[in-house]
Amino acid sequence: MNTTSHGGDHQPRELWVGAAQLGPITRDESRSDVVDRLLALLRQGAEYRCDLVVFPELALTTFFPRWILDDGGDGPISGDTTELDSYYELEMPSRATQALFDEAKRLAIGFCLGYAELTPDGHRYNTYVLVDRLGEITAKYRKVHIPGHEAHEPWRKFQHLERRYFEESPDGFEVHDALGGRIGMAICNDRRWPETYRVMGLQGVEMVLIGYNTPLSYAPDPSQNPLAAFHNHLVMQAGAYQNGTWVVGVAKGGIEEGVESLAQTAIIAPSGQIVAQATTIGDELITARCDLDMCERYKKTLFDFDRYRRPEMYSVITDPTTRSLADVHGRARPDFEH
Ligand code: CDT
Repeated sequence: MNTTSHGGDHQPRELWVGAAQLGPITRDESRSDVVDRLLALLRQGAEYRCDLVVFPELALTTFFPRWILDDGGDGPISGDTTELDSYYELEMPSRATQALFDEAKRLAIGFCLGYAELTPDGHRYNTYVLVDRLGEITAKYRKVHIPGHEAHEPWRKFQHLERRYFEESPDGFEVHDALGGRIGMAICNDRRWPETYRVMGLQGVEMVLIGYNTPLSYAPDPSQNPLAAFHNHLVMQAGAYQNGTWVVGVAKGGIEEGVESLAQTAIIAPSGQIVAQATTIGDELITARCDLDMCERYKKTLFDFDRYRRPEMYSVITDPTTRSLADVHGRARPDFEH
C-alpha cells in the first residue's frame, strides 16, 4: 500500500480492498469448513495485493435467526439453548478462527469478520471485528439497528429473530485509524439508516465496511420484495456520496436453507458510483483500488459539514422531547397556522 499521513505530501493514499462475498452456509456446516472458505478468499485477496479483505455479517455460520431455537415464548431466551449457543463465539480469535488470524499475519493483510458474540457475562451481540496486518484485533463494532421481531411468529415462512437473539449495541458508531485510512463498520440493517453514515461522516470516516444477510422475501410487506436489490444499492450509494466516503457492502447471498438472500456485493466510491460489483451469488472476491483522498473532494466542497450543515435545524432527529417544528420553536410557526 502506498500511504502518507493525513494531509501530508501529495502521494496518493490508496487502500486496495477485497469484498469477500459468501454463498450459503448450511445448518450443519462445521466452523472449520467455513474457515477454509474464508481462508481461500483471504489468500485470493493477498494474490490481488489487497490491504484488507471484508467478510459479511455472521460469516461463520448459517443465518440462524431464521429459526426459533429455544422455548419461543414472549419473554427472553429460555429452555434448551444448546443449538442456539453453538452459533456464537465465546472468544475471538476462537480455536476455529485462529487459522484466519495466523494466515492474515503471515500474508500481512487485514480483514474484517462478522460473527455472533456471546460475552462471558451472557450478552449476545451481532459483531464485526477489524483485524490489522499483524493479525491483531484493532476495533470491534456491535450492530446498532437490530431488525426483525422478538417472539416466534408461526405465520411467517421463516423467522427473523434477530431481536430475540441479539442486544442493541451500547457503543455506537466509532471510526478507527487503521490500515492507512479512517475506517468505520456497520452491519446489515444499519445500512438503511442515514444516521449510520452521518455519525461516522462527522468523525471523518473514509471507508465504511458493511456486511449483510438480506432475505429476498420480506414478510411484513411483500410489495418490497422486487425492490430489495434496488434498495440495497440505493442506501449504500447515498450514504457514500452524502458523506464523501468509500462504502464496501458485502453479502452472504444465495439460497441458504431454503431462504434466498440478496448477493450484489459492491464497492462504492465517495461519488456514489459503484466501482466493483459481484456477478455471482456464491463465494466471490471483488476488489478495488480505493483512493482515500477522493473523500476530500466531497468533504471539502458540497459536503463541507462545518460550512453548510445546520445542526440546530435537526434537533428532532436526536431529541426525543421534540416531535415537530412547533416543539422546537416553542410554538406553531405563523406560516404553519391555519
Ligand atoms: N441481517 C439483517 O439485518 N437483515 C435485514 C433484513 C430486514 S427484514 C427483517 C436487512 O435490513 O437487510
